[in-house]
Amino acid sequence: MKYLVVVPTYNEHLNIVKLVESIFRVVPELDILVVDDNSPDGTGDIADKLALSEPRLQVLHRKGKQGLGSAYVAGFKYALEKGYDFVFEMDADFSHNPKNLPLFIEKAGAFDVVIGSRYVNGISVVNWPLRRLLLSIMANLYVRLILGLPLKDSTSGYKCFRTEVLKSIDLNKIKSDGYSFQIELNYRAHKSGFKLCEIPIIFIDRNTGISKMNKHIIKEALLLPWSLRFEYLFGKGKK
Ligand SMILES: Nc1nc2c(ncn2[C@@H]2O[C@H](COP(=O)(O)OP(=O)(O)O)[C@@H](O)[C@H]2O)c(=O)[nH]1
Ligand SMILES: [Mg+2]
Repeated sequence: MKYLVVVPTYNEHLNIVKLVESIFRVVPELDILVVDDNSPDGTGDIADKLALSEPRLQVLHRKGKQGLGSAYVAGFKYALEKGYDFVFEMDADFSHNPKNLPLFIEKAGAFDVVIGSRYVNGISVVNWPLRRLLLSIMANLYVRLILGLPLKDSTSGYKCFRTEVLKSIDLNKIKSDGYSFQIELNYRAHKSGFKLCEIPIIFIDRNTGISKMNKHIIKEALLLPWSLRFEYLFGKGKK
């Protein structure tokens, strides 16, 4: 089985080397693709240098900041081209602990999408202000009500897809970018009959840097569930 971890980066020069090393330490037999959007802090160059002596690491450079969703789509297309069996999504800022990877791999044997969930064992989020936590919990409730997704954490960005799931989705037609991107992929996978499961993770937010949460992301997350619901209701759901 071939596994690829896609790590989108924008200004992660403090994290990228340590992250790549710890992923390989935990699971030596997987590959990593860094998708860098021409980070002004030189993350892309640092990753390139690392890749020179590390054949399991590849770097995809994009011209400028184009958003997390489209970075993942670029990574998914790469994975499909290269014939990977499983693709991970993982943030570069250590919010997603590489030590969880073996459990994802274990579960991926029986499920098509494995989601690292912050809300299966109570609430396991560290470093978020209450405001942000409430927003996330409300968003998940909202999504469950509108879309009926059987998930406690449908916006998590730490997950593993069997590549068949990604093949079944028209990646060029993904509508969303922020947290909605995760909801959209989960919903499309669920509606195509793929099996989803959640495993508990502890999400630790970065201490430094600015969160990408903004009004646009919230607006997108409010509208997307309705747009998906109607799309499938009127039978256009399959692509
Ligand atoms: N390639 C790329 N990566 C991004 C972009 N925006 C954020 N990221 C990366 O996506 C991951 C999550 O971003 P972060 O700002 O930590 O989001 P938050 O944890 O939800 O506040 C990190 O690895 C970022 O470096 C982008 O526009 N392009
Ligand atoms: Mg983060």
